[in-house]
Amino acid sequence: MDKTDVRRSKRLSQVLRHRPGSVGIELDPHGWVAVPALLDALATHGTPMTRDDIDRVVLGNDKQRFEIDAPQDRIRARQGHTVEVDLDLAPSDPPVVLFHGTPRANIESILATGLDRRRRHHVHLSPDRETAERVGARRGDFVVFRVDAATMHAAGLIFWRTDNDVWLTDTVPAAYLALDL
Ligand code: HQG
Repeated sequence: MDKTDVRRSKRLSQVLRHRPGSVGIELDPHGWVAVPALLDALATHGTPMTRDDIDRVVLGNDKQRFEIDAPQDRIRARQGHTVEVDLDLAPSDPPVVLFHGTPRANIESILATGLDRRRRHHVHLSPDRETAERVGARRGDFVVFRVDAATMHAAGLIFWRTDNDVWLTDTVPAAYLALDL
C-alpha cells in the first residue's frame, strides 16, 4: 500500500472507529455505513476518495481492518472502536495461549491490576508473539505478556475472535498474565 493509501486507511479508521460525527455520518448499531454515504461525507469534509480507493484500501489493508458487506454495500471497521457498536461476534474458544504487547512502562500497573480495555470496547489480544511485538512496538520500547487463555476460558471468561484474527475479551485479570521473556 502506498503512502497515500496509508493516509486514506488512517482516515477511514478515524471515521469508522472513533469520530463518524466529524464527517456528519452515523454508524448503524453494528458499525456499518453505506459506502455511497461515506464517500459523500468524505468529499464534503475535504478528504475525497473514490470507490476504487476504498476497495483498494479495504483489500490491501495490512491488518484487514475493514470489511465491506457486498449485498448491502456497506463498510465497517472490524474492531478497535471507541464509539459504541455491537460487532455481533459469536463467542469463540480461544487458543491455549494468547499474547499482548504493551509499552515497557506499563508492566507494573498491568501486573497489579490486569489488562483493561481503556478507551476501546475490549482488550485486544494477538494469536502469536510476532503480532503482539508489532502491537507493542507502535509506542517504542515494549514487552509481551502471555495470557493463559485456556484457564481464563475454563473459568467462564468470554473471548471473541474477529475475522482478521484479533482476539477480544473484556478484561484479563492479573492472575492469567505473565511476562513472556
Ligand atoms: C494498556 C492497533 C497500564 C495496553 C493494534 C495498551 C492493536 C494498561 C494500552 C489494537 C492497562 C491501550 C489495540 C493497565 C491496558 N495498566 N496499561 N492496567 N491495561 N493497558 O491502543 O492493545 O492498527 O487501546 O497494554 O495493533 O495497544 O488500530 O490497545 O498498551 O491490534 O488496527 O493500555 O490497535 O490496531 O492501548 O492496541 P490501545 P492496544 P490498529
